[in-house]
Amino acid sequence: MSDILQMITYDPAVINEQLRAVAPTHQLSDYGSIDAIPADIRERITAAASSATLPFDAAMMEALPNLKLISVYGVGYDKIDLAAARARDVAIATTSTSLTETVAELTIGLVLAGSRQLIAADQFIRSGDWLKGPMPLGFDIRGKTIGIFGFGRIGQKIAELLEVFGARVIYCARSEKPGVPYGYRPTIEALAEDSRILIIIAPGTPDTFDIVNRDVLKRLGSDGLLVNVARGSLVKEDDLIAALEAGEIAGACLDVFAQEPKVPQGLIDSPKTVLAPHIGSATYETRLHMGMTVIENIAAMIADKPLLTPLTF
Ligand code: 8YV
Repeated sequence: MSDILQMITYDPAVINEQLRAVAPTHQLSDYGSIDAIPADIRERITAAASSATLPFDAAMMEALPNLKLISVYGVGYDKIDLAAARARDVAIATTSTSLTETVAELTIGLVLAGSRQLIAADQFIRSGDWLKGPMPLGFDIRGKTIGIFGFGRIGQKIAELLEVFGARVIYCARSEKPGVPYGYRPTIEALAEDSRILIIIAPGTPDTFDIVNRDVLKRLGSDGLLVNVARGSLVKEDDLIAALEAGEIAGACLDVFAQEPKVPQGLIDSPKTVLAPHIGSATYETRLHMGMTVIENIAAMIADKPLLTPLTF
């Protein structure tokens, strides 16, 4: 008895094939919800192949009495009821080592898209505006102070890449990291105050909910750029729209939103935003590595071996 519940269809497709080779696999999409799965199958399920963007609440765990592992395709665990998992002794594995560089690369892309107005530049040609005169000027990231909120694996990789561009990096995390060559700011307010670009890459938790509010945005300032590659829940979107409209910040480059895939109309309509559909980890190589990590964690659990990338919670 070690069946798998597959909760999404993975891309690249080879992940789906390889997962099925590990143990009998049941597709959630065949049933619609966990409750609708026949009890005898639910009882056989010991592992769930899930995703960082899918909820996993206490009722779902309750419906899978022999669940031992939630193997998450992604690094975020904000959608999982951790207390319920702890209470039921359900382990969690994430793909914490798979996507660091890929998310950091997209972050640099968003920083440049904002500082050099790349999307507006493309539109400038297509609309024929170039024939009428030059575009407004962008700004260099060389020599600028860039604040990173959240300084785990991905935040540190972003810092490393920004250094190559000649930016001065400062960061805010729960505590100062020993041996880190960047300036520490104890609060997001202090970080925003000193930053020209504010990059958000902290986990979505009750502590970080709506932490980027109007006050933080005002501190970032009228020439400041917000970049969010973490979770939409960290940014109070109404405040962001108001700050953009009032010219309190210069722009926002966003890969994540509070109610994905819905994006507030105010962000869509704003000429000061660059929007991406949560593609931080969405490259072929990284998604393949993430999928294989999901599978390897499940195979390890079934073989009674240590998980490769367990979450400590
Ligand atoms: C998603 C992510 O996993 O890693 C995370 O936390 O948000 C993403 O990598 C990915 O979009 C698949 O759902």
